[in-house]
Amino acid sequence: MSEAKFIELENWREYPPEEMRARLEEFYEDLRRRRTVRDFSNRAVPRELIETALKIAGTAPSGANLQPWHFVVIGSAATKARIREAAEAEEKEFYEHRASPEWLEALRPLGTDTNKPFLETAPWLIAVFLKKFDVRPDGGKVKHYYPSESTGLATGLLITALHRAGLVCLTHTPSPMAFLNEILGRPKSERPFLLLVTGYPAKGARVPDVSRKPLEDYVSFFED
Ligand code: IYR
Repeated sequence: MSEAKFIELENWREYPPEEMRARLEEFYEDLRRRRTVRDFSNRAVPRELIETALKIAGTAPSGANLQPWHFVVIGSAATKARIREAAEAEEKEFYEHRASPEWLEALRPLGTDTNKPFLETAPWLIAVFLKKFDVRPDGGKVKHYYPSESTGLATGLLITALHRAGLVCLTHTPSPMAFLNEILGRPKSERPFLLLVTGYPAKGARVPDVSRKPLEDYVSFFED
């Protein structure tokens, strides 16, 4: 058992109230422009930008600080083609058999179908894996706590970081995604969480005409 060791909280900053408001408003104005995009350009994106975005993802809080995630970044055309082929096979099953009529109805406003050309067009695919446990060098297992919540938080930060860089992304979840373990050589202890497709939007890219709920619809306060 390692002992708890504490250090000073030295990097926290206090802002004057007006600056707090301004910082948040500015952040909100930036983030509310984010849209999930499916029309990608093949324009290259430097690997360094993806690395910095992943450092941002790695700052996420996690259960017992065990950081139960792994990201595989795919820029190889051959690997993207294999992923597209496997994903489209799953999607065909989904759209033709697995999805309930209710699910297909819910997806209708998004205009999605079995075709996933973006899996080859976009310069980078980021496969996010959730690690149920770590394996120590001696073969022992280290159990992870709240791995889904933790990986979701890291992915949220990643999406925010990519947007801040001026890139767009798509949270893609072909289901089931076990083919990602096989193609990317990841162990069974890792569960594919989602596939983040990222790059520049295609010229004239279009997005579904959908809106976000107003605050009152998803927030309630309980205060004195
Ligand atoms: N994975 C399918 C279906 C799909 C499911 C949900 I929930 C979405 O929000 C969007 C799509 C596809 O990618 O087409």
